[in-house]
Amino acid sequence: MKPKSKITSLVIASALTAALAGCQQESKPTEPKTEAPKKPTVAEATAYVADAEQRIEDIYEYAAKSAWVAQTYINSDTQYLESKANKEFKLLGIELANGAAKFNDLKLPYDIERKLKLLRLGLTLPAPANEPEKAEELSKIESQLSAMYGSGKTPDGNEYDLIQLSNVLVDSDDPQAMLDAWVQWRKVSPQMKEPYQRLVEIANEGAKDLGFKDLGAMWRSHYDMDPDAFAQEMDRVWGQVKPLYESLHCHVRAKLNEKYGEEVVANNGAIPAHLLGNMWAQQWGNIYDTVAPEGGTGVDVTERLQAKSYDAVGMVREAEGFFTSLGFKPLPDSFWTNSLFTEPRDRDVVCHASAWDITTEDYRIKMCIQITGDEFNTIHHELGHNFYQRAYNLTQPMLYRGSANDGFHEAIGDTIALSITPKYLKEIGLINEVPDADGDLPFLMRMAMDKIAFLPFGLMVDKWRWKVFNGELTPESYNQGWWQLREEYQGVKAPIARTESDFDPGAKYHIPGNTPYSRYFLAHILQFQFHRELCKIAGHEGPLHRCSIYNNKEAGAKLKAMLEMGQSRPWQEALETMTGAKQMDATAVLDYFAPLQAWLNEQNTGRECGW
Ligand code: X8Z
Ligand code: ZN
Repeated sequence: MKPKSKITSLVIASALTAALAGCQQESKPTEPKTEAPKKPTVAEATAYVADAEQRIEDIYEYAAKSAWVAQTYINSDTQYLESKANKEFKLLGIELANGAAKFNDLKLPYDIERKLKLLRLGLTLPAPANEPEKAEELSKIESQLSAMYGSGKTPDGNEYDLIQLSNVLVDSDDPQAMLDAWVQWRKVSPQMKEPYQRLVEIANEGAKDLGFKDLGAMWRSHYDMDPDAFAQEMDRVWGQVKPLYESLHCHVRAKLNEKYGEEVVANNGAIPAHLLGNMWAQQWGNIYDTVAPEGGTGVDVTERLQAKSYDAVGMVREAEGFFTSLGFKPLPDSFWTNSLFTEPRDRDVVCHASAWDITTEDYRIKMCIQITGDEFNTIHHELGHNFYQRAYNLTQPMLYRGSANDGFHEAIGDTIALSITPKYLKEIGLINEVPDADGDLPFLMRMAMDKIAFLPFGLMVDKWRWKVFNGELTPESYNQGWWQLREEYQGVKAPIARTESDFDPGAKYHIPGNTPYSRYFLAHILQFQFHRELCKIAGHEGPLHRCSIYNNKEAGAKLKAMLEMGQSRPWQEALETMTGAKQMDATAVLDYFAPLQAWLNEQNTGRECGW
């Protein structure tokens, strides 16, 4: 992820603005006015924006560095420093957002109006105006939740290791061992429930203060269109890919049933969540062997990386090489010295991968890299963030330093990783022979297990949060509401009974981390749209899944032009610049997986699909 947004987490509406507003409401129109309030001018709005950009720039490095140390050295001192910096950032954000409102009725030049809107939306978790103690409380909760997740420590003195427990789900064939690992990791989250509930309360107040119905409505207002229409747009796109997901689900369930028997996985209904090779059943690539088409030969990237003795830095260098092959400048030396690539032995860190821009020259990733094909993809994902950040940081003013929408940020590195085809792996010497056409189905199945399996998860996480923010779900129904959505969208169920003393959403990084999640759903659609377009530019002919844009400078230039736009224009325009279309379109996903869909249809003949 990239660290939230530029104005990550800032606060206070100026007491002055609020008091003034109160005055105006109370004044009676019939009374003779001695001093009419002065109407703000365009010049004042312009100056306001310039000042805001400077003030954000002044505090950004301090806030980013405080967050960096808090996540790479988890202890009470760094939590203190991080929450203090976060509070200051929040206070500034609230002041700037509220101050922006006074220009609401003014006809303004495009850039000023857009920047004022961005100021209003700047905070992921706003606190209410005029109550700095709530901004402080909220900032402390944020740091506390992040540390709980990152350290895996619980109040009873136990410590749970996510990487180790996840590896059980990857390596084991024993349902009981997998169940134990699944249950163990969920011991870190019950302690989060109470602070999370308070966080929701405060941030909702903050969002309402800024004129939004609730925090969910504020999050959905980031997309250059009516917030409700945007939610519908996501559902529309989900409708395009849902039949493919249902086919995959059907086949996977049948194969798991063959492997573990009716007792463990019934041939109807939802699939128990501990058997899909991933702690959250969000990507299923790790159980590829169980569902693989017979006959064809796939490429095992994990095995190849290990056989070639890659280490973490070697993998990052290889990924950087893809970007430079497209014409991007190499990352600065400081990237290599400042990043965290491997899990330290001597301290707790937040291992969940992220990419940071600390200054316009200082870019970093934070990962606990393992030598696997999955992690190789994640490295490309993270570098996509860094290359995006650098592209807009060097060309755009402060308030435009962000992606067209957050889905774009998440899509760039993944778009590049779609070019990690067998042909590419041969070019970098990882494999010696490209499998012939009968390798296509295994390849597509491996991809679908990650990319298609992910889609309903990408959708349901924020559907849950939206319901929490609008009060449809309460602390008495948090967990039940979570599993209801998991079942409805993913066709996945809890493997054992859960209650409201569990807080299973908290066992997923982005809940305690307060990172909006719709972005990943969008990214999983957009990356195929981008890939299809870049492949066209690169002159690729033949099936989309065999295209790699490696070394293609024209495709690189097209991509760079979009990255350099930052968030200066509505995302629909950025999409149009890149693809000629203004709408998200999942037909690129369907094109890519067309041969797999046909194959799944055959496999599923006679099976009862659905749940
Ligand atoms: O969180 C991430 C990235 C960092 S932005 C590693 N992803 C989501 C997740 O892990 O849940 C990438 C795919 C979805
Ligand atoms: Zn990301």
